[in-house]
Amino acid sequence: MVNTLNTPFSYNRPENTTDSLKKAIVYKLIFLIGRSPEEASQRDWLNATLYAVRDLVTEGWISTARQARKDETRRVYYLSMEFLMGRTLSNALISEGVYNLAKEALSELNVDLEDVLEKEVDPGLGNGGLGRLAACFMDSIATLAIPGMGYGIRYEYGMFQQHIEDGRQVEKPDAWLEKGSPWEFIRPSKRFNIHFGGHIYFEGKKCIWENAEEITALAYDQMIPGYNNESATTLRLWSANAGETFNLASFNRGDYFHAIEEKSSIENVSRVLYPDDSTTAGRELRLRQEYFLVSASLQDIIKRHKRTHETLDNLADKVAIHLNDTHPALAIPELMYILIDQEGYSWQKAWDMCRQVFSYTCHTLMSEALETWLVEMMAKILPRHLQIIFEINDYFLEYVRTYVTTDNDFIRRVSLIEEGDTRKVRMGWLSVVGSHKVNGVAAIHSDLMVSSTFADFARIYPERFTNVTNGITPRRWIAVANPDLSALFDKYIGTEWRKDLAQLENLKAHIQDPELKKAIPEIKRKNKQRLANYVKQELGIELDPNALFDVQVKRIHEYKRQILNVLHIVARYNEMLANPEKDWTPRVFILAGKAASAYTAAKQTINLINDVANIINNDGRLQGRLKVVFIPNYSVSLAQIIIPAADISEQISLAGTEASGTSNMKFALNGALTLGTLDGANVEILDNVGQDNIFIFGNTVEQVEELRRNGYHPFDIYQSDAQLREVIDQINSGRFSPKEPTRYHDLLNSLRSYDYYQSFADFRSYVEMQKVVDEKYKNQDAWVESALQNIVNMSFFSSDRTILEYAEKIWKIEPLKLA
Ligand code: OX2
Repeated sequence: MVNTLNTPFSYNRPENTTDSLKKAIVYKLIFLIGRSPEEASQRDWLNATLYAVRDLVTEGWISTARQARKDETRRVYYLSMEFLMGRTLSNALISEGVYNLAKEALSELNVDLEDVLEKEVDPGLGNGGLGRLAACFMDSIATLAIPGMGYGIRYEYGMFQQHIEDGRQVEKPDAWLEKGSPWEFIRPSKRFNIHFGGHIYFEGKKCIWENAEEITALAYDQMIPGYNNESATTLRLWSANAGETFNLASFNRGDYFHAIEEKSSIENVSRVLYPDDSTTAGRELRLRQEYFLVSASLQDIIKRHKRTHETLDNLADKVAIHLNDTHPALAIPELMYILIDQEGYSWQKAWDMCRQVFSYTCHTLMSEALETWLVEMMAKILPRHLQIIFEINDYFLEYVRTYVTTDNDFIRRVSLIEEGDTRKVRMGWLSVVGSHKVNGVAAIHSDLMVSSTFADFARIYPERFTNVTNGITPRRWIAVANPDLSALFDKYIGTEWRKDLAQLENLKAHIQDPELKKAIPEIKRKNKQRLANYVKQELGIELDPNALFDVQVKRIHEYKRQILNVLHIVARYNEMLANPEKDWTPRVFILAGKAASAYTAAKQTINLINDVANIINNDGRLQGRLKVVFIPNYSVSLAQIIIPAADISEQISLAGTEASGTSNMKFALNGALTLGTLDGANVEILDNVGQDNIFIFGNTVEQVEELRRNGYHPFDIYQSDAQLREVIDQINSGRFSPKEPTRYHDLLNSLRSYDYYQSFADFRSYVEMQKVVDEKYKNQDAWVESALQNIVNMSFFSSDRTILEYAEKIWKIEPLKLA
C-alpha cells in the first residue's frame, strides 16, 4: 500500500531490552526460518539474530534515505568493483549498541553469541586493500551520515578459498551465497537492461547503437549501519540476470539445454570476482563486468535524480561519482552516452557535466596494474563507448595542442589511445581527463603520482591532483576486533573514540599511569592466546604467547617482499643453530595471504614459507624459540584475530611500490610496532608515532631509483654478504625441499640475477633492524611505552578523517543533519 499520509508510518522498532530482543529472535526463528528453538542449529540462530538485528537498523536506514530526498542534498556514489565488508552481525550489534543485550538474550536461550558469530560467512567480494578500503569508507559514510551510497557487483563466487596442500596453495571456489544471505534485501523492481556488442551508425549527428545483446542487472541492497546514529547507508550490489533475454523460444521448442546454457552464459557476468589485482586473465569477461557495474549504477543514479529533480540540468550540482581506481572508468563514456544519445544534451554540455561529476582515486603506480583495453576488444563489446572515447581524445588533444604544447612526443604520451602494433585505450588517462580531482592514497604516493606516472597530466592540469591519505574504521578494527582494548579505552577516555578517534589524544595524559602500562601487555597476551588457540585448532601448531609475534599478512606479491621476510627467517635459524646458548628472544613468524592463481612466483613464495616452516617447527634444537606459521585463507575475519595479536607489523615493500597500505594502520592502532620501509603510509605513521616507536630500514625511493638508473647487481650482494649467500645456497641445495631439491631454482636465479624488487639490497639493513627489535623486546617497559605511543598517535588514520577530507575537498558534500 502506498503511504498517502503526510506523516511517515511508525515502524514498531523493537525496544532495546533483553526480553524484546529475545522475543524478536525467537519470532524470526519460527516465522522466517521455520524452525523451533528446540531444533535450531547454530546457523539458524545466526540467521534469526541477523534478521532481528536487521530490523533495528532498517528504520534508521529508511529515514536517512527519506531525509536525503527531502533535503535534496548533493550525494556521492562510490563505484567499486570490490567491497570486502567482513561479517555483518558483530559490527551491526556494536553499531546499534546491543552487543551485550544480544549476548544475554541468546544466553537465556542457551545459545552462545560468540559461537553464533563464528558461523557467519565472510563474503570475499574483493582482493585486498582496495576492497577493504571501500568497506571502511562505507562504514564511515554511514557513521558520518554523508548522503550517498556504494555500488558494486554481487559476485556469486567471491575470492577463492585458499587451501594449503603439501605446502602449496590450492584454490577452491567460494560459494558464499550457498548458506543464504539474510542481511540483504532483493529489489525486484530495481532492474536495468545492460547492452553489449552490436554496432553503431550515424543518422546525421545522432548516433544509433543497435542489435546489442541485452542482459538485466538486478539490485540487492545491504544496509551499512552508522555507529550509534540511527542512520544507515546503502551498498547496492548488482547481479546479472538473463531476464527477458532468457531464450524462451528454444525453451518452448523443448530445447531445455540450449535455453539454460544461454541463461548461464549471460549470468556469467556476475559469476566470479576477478581473482587478481595485478596481472591479466579473462580479459573480455572482466571488461563486461566493469561495464555491467557502470551501466547499471549510472542508470539507477539518473533515474533517482530525475525522480527528485525532474531534470538533469542540475546533475552536476547534485551528484558526485567517485571512481575507485580505473575499474569503473567506463562510467565516463557511459554518462556521455546517456546525456548525448538518450537525453539530447550537446557534446560540450555533457562533457562539462561529466568533469564536474567524476573524481578518481589512483591506488597503484605499478605499471602492470594500469589498466588498458585493446581497441579491438572494446570495439566489439562497447562500440559506442569506444567512439565516445575517441571523441574525448580528439577534444583533449586539441586542448593540449592549443594551451600546453605541440610537442608530438608529449601528445603521443598523453593520448588516451596507446598506438603501436595493437592499439589500446588507457583507462588511467581517461580517468584523469574525465575527472575534476584525482587523488593518491598516501602522501608519498601522491607525490610520486605527479612526478612519475601522471607527470605529463600534472603539467596539463596542475590543480587537479591531490592527496587523501587512507584510513581504517575504528569500529571494526578496534571495537569489533579487540574488545579488551576497547574496554580499556572506555575506562580512560569514555566511549566517544568510536566516533571520534581524535579522543585518543586524551589517553596521552594517562600514558605514565602504571595501571594502563600493565593493562596493555595483558591485553596483547590475551589476544596472542586467542590467535594461538586458533592456530592450534586449525594447524595443530603450538605457539607460545610469550614469544614475540612477528606478522606479515597481505596479498602475496613480489613487491610486498614476503621473500625478504623468509630470507631473514632462514638467516635467524642459522644463527640460532650456530649460537644456541645465546639469549634469543623467542619469535613466532606469522604469514598469511593469497596469491593470484596464475602468479607463479607468488605461489612459489607460499610454498617456500611452508617448506621453511616445516623444517624449523620440527627442529628440536631450537627449543621452541623459533616458529613459523602460514595461516591459510586470509580474510577480514582472520585479520580480526591476527592483527590484535601482533607485536611486530611487517610492512617491508620496496620503497615506492606500496601506494599506502592499510594493514599498517590497523596494526599500529592495535599496539604493534611497525618494522617497515619508507613506503606508502609507513612514512606518515613514522611522522605520527616518532622514530623511537617504529623500526625503519632499507633504501629510500631516491636510492631505489638511483640503483635502477646506475645498474643494480644483486649477484654482487649475494657474493659479498656471507649470511645471505648461505641462506640462498641452502634453499638452492634443497635444504628445505629435500624431496625436490630444485624446487626453488627459478625463484633464486631470478633473485640473484635480476631481483626487480631489490630484496638483496635491503637484506642487510633488514636483518640488522630485526636485531634492534629483539633487543627492544627484552626491555618490556620500553616496548609497552612504544606500543602505547603507537596507539595514542593513530587518530589521523581513522577513515572518518579520510571521508571528511573527500567530502570537503573532492565531493563538496556536507553530512546530513539527522533529525
Ligand atoms: C591497493 C594498494 O596496493 C594499497 O597500497 C592500498 O593501500 C590499497 O589499494 C587501498 O588504497 N589494487 N589494490 C590496491 O591498488 C590496486 C589497484
